[in-house]
Amino acid sequence: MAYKRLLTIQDISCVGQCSLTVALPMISACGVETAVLPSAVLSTHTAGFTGYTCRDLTDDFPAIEKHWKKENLKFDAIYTGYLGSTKQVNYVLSIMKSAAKEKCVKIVDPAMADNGILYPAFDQKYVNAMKKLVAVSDIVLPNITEACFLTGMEYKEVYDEAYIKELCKKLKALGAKKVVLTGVGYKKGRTGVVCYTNKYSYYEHKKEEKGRHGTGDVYASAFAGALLNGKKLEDAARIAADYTLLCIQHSQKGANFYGVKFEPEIKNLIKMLER
Ligand code: PXL
Repeated sequence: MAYKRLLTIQDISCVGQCSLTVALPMISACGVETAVLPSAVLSTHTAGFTGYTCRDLTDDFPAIEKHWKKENLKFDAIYTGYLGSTKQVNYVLSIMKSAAKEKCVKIVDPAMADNGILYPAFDQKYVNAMKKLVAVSDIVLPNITEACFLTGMEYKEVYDEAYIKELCKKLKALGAKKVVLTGVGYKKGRTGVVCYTNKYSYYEHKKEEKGRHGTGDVYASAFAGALLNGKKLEDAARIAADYTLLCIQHSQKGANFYGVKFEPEIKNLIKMLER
């Protein structure tokens, strides 16, 4: 495998096992150089904790981009997650152009909503800005809630394949070349992931009833790591799903806490990549 270099743009939640504290160790462990651009620094993530601090780093972006341009720093992949502000999205759009190698894969995880609602920091303006990032993505990686906010479709907890296909088509109409839609379950006790390119494919697996915060970031990071290890889209989507399930199951062994215990399972992710 050629040595690949990825840039990920998302926040540092100092405590809480999400975003960069997940992406950096995981993607590095997959053998990929992982450069980071922190969108903001928060004392914790925003789901469940109260009184968290947040330093938005939006205003640092132009100078960082300028320096990278001067140094001619470019990446094989750019993966975006939770961003710091609506204004920041425009800077990210610019970096997506200036820091991309010719065949750069752009993975956009909209990371803004779950269970039918937006995260506390976000509003409709942010959703509209996120559509612009989706428009330049090679792969958009939302959950159903995020897909609904992006497309304007009604959020449903119970749905059929026609509804999911419609969501995927609308995401592609926004400009995404490929769609990987997570958390799709048609039967009780089951969930899975849909890949939508020109064709629809579905990988189904067991659903653990107790959802965990941060699983979206674990999923996206495993997916990016697998893809940059040369796995095909559907295989990367399946490996990420199997790994995320392992992490959720591992988390259930201990006391309830704020994130996913992904670290002890990294060795199994590496084994899956070697198959
Ligand atoms: O896991 C997504 C995420 C990332 N970063 C921050 C968050 C969340 C979800 O709530 O609050 C700061």
